[in-house]
Amino acid sequence: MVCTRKTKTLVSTCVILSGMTNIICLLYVGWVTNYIASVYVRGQEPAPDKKLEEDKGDTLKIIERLDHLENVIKQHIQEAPAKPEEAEAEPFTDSSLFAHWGQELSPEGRRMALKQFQYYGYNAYLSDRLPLDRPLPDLRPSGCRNLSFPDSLPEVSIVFIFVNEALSVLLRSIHSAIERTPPHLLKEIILVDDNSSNEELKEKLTEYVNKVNGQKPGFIKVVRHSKQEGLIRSRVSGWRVATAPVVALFDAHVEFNVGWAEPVLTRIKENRKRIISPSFDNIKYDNFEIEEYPLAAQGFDWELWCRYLNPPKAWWKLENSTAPIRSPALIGCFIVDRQYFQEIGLLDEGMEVYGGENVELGIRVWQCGGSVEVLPCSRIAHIERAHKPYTEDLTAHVRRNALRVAEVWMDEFKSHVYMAWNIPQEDSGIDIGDITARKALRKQLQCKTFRWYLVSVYPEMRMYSDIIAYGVLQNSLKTDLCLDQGPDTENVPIVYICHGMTPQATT
Ligand SMILES: [Mn+2]
Repeated sequence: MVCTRKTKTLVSTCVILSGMTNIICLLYVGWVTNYIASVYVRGQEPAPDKKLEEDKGDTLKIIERLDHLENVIKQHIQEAPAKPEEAEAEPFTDSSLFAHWGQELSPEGRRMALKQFQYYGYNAYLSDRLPLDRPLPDLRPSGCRNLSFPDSLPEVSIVFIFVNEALSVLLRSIHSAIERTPPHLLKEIILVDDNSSNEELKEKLTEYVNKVNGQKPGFIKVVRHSKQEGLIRSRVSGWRVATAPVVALFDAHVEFNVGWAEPVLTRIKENRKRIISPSFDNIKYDNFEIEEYPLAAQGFDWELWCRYLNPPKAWWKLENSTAPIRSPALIGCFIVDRQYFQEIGLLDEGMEVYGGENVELGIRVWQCGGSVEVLPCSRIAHIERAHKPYTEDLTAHVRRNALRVAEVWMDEFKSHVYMAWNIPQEDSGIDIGDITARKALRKQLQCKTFRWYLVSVYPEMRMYSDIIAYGVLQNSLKTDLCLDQGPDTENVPIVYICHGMTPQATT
């Protein structure tokens, strides 16, 4: 899942989501202030034309330095994943891994832990040392414990998707699913390995699967991709082998909490056109403690990054914290009626790698007659990684996938997505692949308009109806000068050397 919390404080999420951009902006603002100061001082100099040339030269040098700094910061923030055998980790770095954990470790222990952390984006060293069946705090709202559910509920197949997951993390996901799902409701577990290179996910995992299947033949099924397909097509591969009437599609770094299944299966039994997300809590990537998250609906911004939303007013009015929360979209892990998922078109398999598919599914389900909801009584803890190991450039994939969603589903509002990404609507230069099949699906399902969706399902989403233009405002006579927000706290616009970074490329 791509999502990061937004409900607690907007500011902290902003920092998390765009840590790098923010740091660059700070550097940039600092630099602007220095630059203005230096121009002011140089303003006393006698040869203005020469001065401009010199300043421009200085500016380019500074921009180069900024670029360099950007790379350094990027590397620092992402803690670039490296293969364990290749990583030459320095045991005493100030990695975020050791901020709240591991002070008592030996230098050798720290070195090993850091190496694994850089590779996985979470503390696999610690995970290997925690029991697979560790207890979780019951974080359900208190009313959930008094609810009763029908005796007869549909069975579920749980699908776990992974690529190079730490074996102990994957096994803990499986264990918690088995331990905390009533046995008569859990038909099977399906593991989809999206072409991992990790050795421990080969023989050792097979050994484990054989052991379980020795007791319960066919209980764990394994699908292995011979080439990497990305999380989106992996989910669909898992769905294809599932045989229970309901399918749960999950990341493989989760722990199921007690009583998660009954509320979900009850809601789907009542209405098979409901797609359900559990409520998520966080497993901290460093010390693996469980952090309770507030109840939230799941939505997205105009770049189509998912975000948590405050539950709608109508939900608060109920004054019942066990009630389902209507949700405009999904953050990525969900439970769905197996047949219905096919009827509405699975996921967009023309999307690549990661991101956007969850938003597309949410929009599609609503526009085409179904619904999405989050259940407070069904809780799953999920590891939010410190960095993602799948690909170096996640953003490019998310952007491409977002444009597919915009083109197929958003009608006149597709302009908002282009605007948010700050790219032209015509000739964007981005190949979004073939969308004819998805457009045909929309027609075949006779889906409602995106305007209907915004008004009826996602009124919190801001519409921009009065935008005349967006992008960079460039001086036509001196084309290296652009309009910029300026260094003052009031952001009085100034003319400035074009650098294409966010203070100039506005919407
Ligand atoms: Mn995840």
